[in-house]
Amino acid sequence: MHDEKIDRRALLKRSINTGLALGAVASLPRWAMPALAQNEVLVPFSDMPEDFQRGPAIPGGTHFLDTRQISSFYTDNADFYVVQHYGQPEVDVDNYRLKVTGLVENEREYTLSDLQAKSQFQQDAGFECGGNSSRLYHGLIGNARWGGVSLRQILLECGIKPEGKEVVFFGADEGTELIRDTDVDQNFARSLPQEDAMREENMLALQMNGEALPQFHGRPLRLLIPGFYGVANVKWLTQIHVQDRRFMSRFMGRDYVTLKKEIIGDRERWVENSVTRIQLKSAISRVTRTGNTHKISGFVLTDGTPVRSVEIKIDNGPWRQAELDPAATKYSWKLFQYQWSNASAGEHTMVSRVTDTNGNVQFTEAQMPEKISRWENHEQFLRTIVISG
Ligand SMILES: Nc1nc2c(c(=O)[nH]1)N[C@H]1C(S)=C(S)[C@@H](COP(=O)(O)O)O[C@H]1N2
Ligand SMILES: [Mo]
Repeated sequence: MHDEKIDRRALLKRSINTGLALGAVASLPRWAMPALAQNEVLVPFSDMPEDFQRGPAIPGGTHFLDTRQISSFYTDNADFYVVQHYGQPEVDVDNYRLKVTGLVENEREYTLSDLQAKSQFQQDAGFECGGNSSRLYHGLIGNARWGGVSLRQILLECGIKPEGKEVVFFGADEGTELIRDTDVDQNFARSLPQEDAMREENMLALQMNGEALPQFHGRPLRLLIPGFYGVANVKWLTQIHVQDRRFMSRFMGRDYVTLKKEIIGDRERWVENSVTRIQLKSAISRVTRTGNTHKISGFVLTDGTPVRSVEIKIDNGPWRQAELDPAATKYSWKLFQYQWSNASAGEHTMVSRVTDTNGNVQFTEAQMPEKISRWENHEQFLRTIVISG
């Protein structure tokens, strides 16, 4: 068995290295990108309907950001996107229990105060729904500072066994799935191989941007797997089960499964994979103008691999370096901006691309693998604006 003390020290050391703060919520840094400065105006995209609108979050519904309004590093809790596949369950917080079962030395139950009494850490993480796309101008996205307990610590405390290959996470929300002509009751659930589950950054999150986790986002407890698509972050988490085999469920094996062509050895084959790590992606989301200067801004998401550069191309011009928000951390979204002077009147196209430190460059649409599924849309995203003369 692992020694918990050593593990905690390792966690602390790591937090210092990566700038994660243990303990109190740090004050929220803001990049110099306020809503709109004096004399600054929002420039409409001509690829977007003029009446493009979205409503507030409603229980059981889907809520997305108007990405033109992304103007600060942290997304307000009230605006953070929402995806709820089985409606929004009411969890009785007073009688709440997190159960840990299966291949562990000691099966255990934790009340909310048991969890709150544990050592907590904070970290920034941004993520998007695996189904995010240009249809919603990539609005199924958000970035927040999360606070909570280390998943690894809990699994060590329960004595996770080496033969426990897979760790399954169940939410409180239930639905009925028609499987082979049979109505089957299911809870929302996802799983991770033990190796992935034991990553130090994985969190049982109790807080979001310094507040108790809102109902929309999994009150009182959700899983946070930084660097993974949103579907990994099981909300209203009530049970962790360790088992000796792969877990199959709608959200692991049928839905959130990408079908694409890949070269396997020397053959091209259709491959199905469960949506897991975030693909390298950037998108332009906002253009503002102050006098003769346009400011083009947007965001980058990665699986935690550091970013080497973000570049912008206007019309058929060269790729030019954009500036990255210094507030960005390993798993946060990374905001960027580019100042464009003396733009000529008329219609212009603009696109961004991100390159990571391994030299991977965000794909163009043409470079994307042949893909028959609406998941993992990470191709370069062309925008257009019209500048009046
Ligand atoms: N219990 C539960 N957890 C869930 C879901 C859900 O429907 N039920 N949706 C998942 C999906 S598909 C996404 S994209 C994220 C969305 O998290 P958010 O609503 O906090 O943005 O939660 C994930 N966790
Ligand atoms: Mo999602």
